[in-house]
Amino acid sequence: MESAAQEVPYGGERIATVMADVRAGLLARPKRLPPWLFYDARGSALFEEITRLPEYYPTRTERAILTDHAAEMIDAAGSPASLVELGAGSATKTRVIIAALLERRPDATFLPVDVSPTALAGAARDLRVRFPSLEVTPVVAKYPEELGFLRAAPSPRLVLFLGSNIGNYEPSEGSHLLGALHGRLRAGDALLLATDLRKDPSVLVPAYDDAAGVTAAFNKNVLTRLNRQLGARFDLATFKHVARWNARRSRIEMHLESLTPQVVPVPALGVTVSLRAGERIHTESSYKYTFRMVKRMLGVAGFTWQRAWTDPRGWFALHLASA
Ligand code: AVJ
Repeated sequence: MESAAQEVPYGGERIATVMADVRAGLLARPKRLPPWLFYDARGSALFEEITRLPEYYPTRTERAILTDHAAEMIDAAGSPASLVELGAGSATKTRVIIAALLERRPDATFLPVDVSPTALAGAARDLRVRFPSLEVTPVVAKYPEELGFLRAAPSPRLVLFLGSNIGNYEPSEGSHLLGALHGRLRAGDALLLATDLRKDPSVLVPAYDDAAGVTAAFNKNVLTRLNRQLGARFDLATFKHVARWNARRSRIEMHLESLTPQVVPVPALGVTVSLRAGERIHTESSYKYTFRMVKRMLGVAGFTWQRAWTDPRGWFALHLASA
């Protein structure tokens, strides 16, 4: 079961998983769709575009922290034999860590892990050109369900969970994911966890509702994906992109709001979805953390928080925790 994740790439997309998650989400109240559905080929390209937007500070802030401190991070993690990156995507930010690691351990292995085979293939190709001596083992897997591939990663390992991707998980799910990860690690292994930090909504909201409308297109693209994969008949023009700050839960939320009352057939699921005017489909939560929240989450999962690196404005942090 577990090794199947590595040996049988999805060949594009796993239709059974898409169907199960979409069915559950569209029948729920309030309606929701899981954010992993964003990342088909077009969604992954749109996300790359988001990372270059002036309003979207997380990627460039994280990259600056990594660039300034990569060598220190690798030393603090004990110069690991393998680097495992969960949700690697195009793995462009990871290059600076890989370069720092190879200086200390030329024999190091890199295992980029992602649900998107497209992004992964591109990342592997690029890294093999840039770092010809680096052993790259791409893994198509969904976590926390499919972490069995970790057995094959040489110890000690450093697991990277960058991009504040943890922010997409509900706190309980995040602890569960990190706990499942901890259960697969050994003494001497470490985790480098990136978290976006809580800050003024005047900075947060535009980062998820940019002037150029790229995030709106990214959000709506999930409906295009359902039209293509499930034969659904969502009309994108009848939905509005909504991004809002939920202070109580310390998260940005993205929704797709129906502008009219409508009934949308989803033939592959054998259902029709009714929406009222103003009804929203919740497509993403992006949690914004305090150090306290991060330490608690890591502690619940069994990790020991060791130290963190942040930018001068204190907008983003990379935390090192030991297994
Ligand atoms: C990839 C989950 C970190 O939450 O900021 C960007 C995704 N959504 N703009 C984030 C995203 C809308 C992003 N993460």
